[in-house]
Amino acid sequence: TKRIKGISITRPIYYGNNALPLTGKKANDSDHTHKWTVAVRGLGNDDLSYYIKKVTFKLHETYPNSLRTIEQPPFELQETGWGEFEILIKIHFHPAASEKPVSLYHHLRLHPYEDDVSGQPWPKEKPVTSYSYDELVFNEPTEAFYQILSDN
Ligand code: SLL
Repeated sequence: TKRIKGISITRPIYYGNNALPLTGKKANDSDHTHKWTVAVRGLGNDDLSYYIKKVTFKLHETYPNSLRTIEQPPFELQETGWGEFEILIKIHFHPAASEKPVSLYHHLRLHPYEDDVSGQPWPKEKPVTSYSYDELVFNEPTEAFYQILSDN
């Protein structure tokens, strides 16, 4: 595979979660207290599937089938649970990239850090969100991958 010397190309990426307390009947069916979504996103609602082939989310071992694979956009996963833990997110690229998967760690956040900016307690119906921004940097991309990235 031919690589382009002296070129690096970057793509913005957001990853993280939002969470809401479970209410009503659902809350009583199990010890789960929250529903949450962990996701890998681009800017806005960009579809990342032109260069991302799949994303795996490694959940805490208390979850059945704790390694979850999402092969289609949006690259996100919804679950319920009772506790916070570290999620290992692995981004796998288009085969033409010949790039190793990139690993990102995200601390699943269910509880607000503190009170709302207004000084009031965090409202129950307000989602807690925790997202990080990063840039994926591809140094000396293959010609094929460079083409894919520049066409989108
Ligand atoms: C804690 N160290 O003790 C963390 C672990 C694990 C959360 C949190 C499992 C849900 C299920 C779940 O919510 N695990 O049983 O399917 O807080």
